[in-house]
Amino acid sequence: AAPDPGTPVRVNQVAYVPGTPKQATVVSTSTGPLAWTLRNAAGATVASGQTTVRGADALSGDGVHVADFSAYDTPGSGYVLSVGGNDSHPFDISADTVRKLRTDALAFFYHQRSGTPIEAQYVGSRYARPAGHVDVAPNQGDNAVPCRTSCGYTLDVRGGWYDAGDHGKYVVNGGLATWQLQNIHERALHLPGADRAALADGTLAIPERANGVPDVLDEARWELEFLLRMQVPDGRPYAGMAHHKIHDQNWTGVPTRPELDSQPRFLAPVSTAATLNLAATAAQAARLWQPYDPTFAARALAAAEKAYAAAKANPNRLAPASDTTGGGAYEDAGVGDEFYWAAVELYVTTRAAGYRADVTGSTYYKGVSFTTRGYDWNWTGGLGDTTLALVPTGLPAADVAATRSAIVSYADRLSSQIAAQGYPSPGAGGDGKFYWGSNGTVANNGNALALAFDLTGQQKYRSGAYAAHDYLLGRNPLNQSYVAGYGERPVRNVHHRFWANQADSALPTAPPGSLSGGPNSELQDPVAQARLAGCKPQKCFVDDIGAYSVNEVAINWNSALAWLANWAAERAGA
Ligand code: 9MR
Repeated sequence: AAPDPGTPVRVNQVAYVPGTPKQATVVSTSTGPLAWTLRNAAGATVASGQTTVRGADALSGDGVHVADFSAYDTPGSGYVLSVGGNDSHPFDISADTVRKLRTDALAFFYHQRSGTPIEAQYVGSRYARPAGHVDVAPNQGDNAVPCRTSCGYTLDVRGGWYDAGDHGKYVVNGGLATWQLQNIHERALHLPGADRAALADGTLAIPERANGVPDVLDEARWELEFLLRMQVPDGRPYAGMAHHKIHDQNWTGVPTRPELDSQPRFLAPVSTAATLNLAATAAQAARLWQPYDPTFAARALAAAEKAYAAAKANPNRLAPASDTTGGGAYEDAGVGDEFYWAAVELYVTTRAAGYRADVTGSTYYKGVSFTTRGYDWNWTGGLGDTTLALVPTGLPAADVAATRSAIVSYADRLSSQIAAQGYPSPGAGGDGKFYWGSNGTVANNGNALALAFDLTGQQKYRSGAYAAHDYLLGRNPLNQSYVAGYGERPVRNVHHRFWANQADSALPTAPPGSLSGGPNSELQDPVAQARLAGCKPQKCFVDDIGAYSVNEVAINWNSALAWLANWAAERAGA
């Protein structure tokens, strides 16, 4: 039987942000409204009202009511919402925790760094570990990695972030995560009133915290340097292309500390998608690093231009879905969206006519990919659209307006979708299913809603973005905070080879701010299959270290959470 999710009064277990809508979902089959009361930490009733009956909710299978206590807006901690004798978990009304989440969600990336010791002075002794994959036995090291199918050279691909609970490093997924961190910085440069100081130098606990560069850019550069190393050198076949990924020959067990991984590691063949991820993110980096390190900016731009040209010469080197031994596939059967994204980033940085023609001539131009879905590692046109919506480019004003309005139309679709959901989870469940990484989907769609608010100032989009945030922090049918270390019922057993306390008590659990992948109705691992058969989509989740298709962590999900938390902290009280 499914575990008891506890109290039927489901709230954001951490904090509702002052000035935002505050709603709870209440499980009840009562056909009439129920009375709710809000009590403060001293036990005094500070607000009361009646629920709205919503009836049977398809995604959860629950009969639900909604309690709306938005009108109460006094900051404090230890609030409890009570309905029919049932108390919610306690929560705050405060912007403090979302500010903390902004930096914790970004700290995830330092923890995931490969090729460098993770130092106690930044993370505490429990999370410190020696450098992984630097050619110290038993590691074979990422110093001189050969191709899996011989190519006549090796590459030094040390560094970067481990993708997830595994030790693979994948250019496609690294590209999205790098772009999102860089976009946190770039959004603040261009949006009037945005908080530029939020992630400035000295805000994150990382070795680069006193180098005069915004810390969010420093963290992104750790991955970008790795992406650059994945490019095929001049004089070799496919020069300028990027290898799709580098990972172990075979999957290792849980736990395996990074520095104790003894598997041989190989470069997968080049792919057009990886090459365009490199082109896009390096071009984006080039303009952002110009004020801080022009030499690096020039190196990044040169690599981006070379990659783009190589992708055009090899437009159809597609990574196959079958390549899943020892690492994930990150397959992609169509790269028109990646071509568009890379052309946008190159055009915005260079203003060159050739890239401009590729942007305006693309079938993805003017927000077309948002008519399908938001963005993810496989569907990247929306990243280009987001850049064009934010950064002045000299493109026709009508085209920029069309791009922005495509984003806003997408946010409208999300808004009507969540209005019909008992537990609003923007973008997840739109087709009745939840897919691998649904919490990343929710966070990314929260970003799209947030951007629609940035562009229009309309409160309904702001409300939707905070609803995504509330869902991830406990307002869901499992009463589960999907963010480690946050809320009364946080995930404690995420799938990870180092944060594997359940497998080895000497190891830590996931650090605060790590986002679990979340419900996946496709049940794609043995634990999920054994424990979740017949689950309703939004309940297809179990906090078990073996359940990698529902409870892994990954850089692309945490980059989406970091973007959302940064926005939510900035927009508190707006
Ligand atoms: O996030 C990826 C998801 O969209 C795919 O459906 C899934 C299966 O291919 O892979 C996910 O990514 C995993 C990657 O392949 C390997 N590292 C862990 C990633 C998160 O589970």
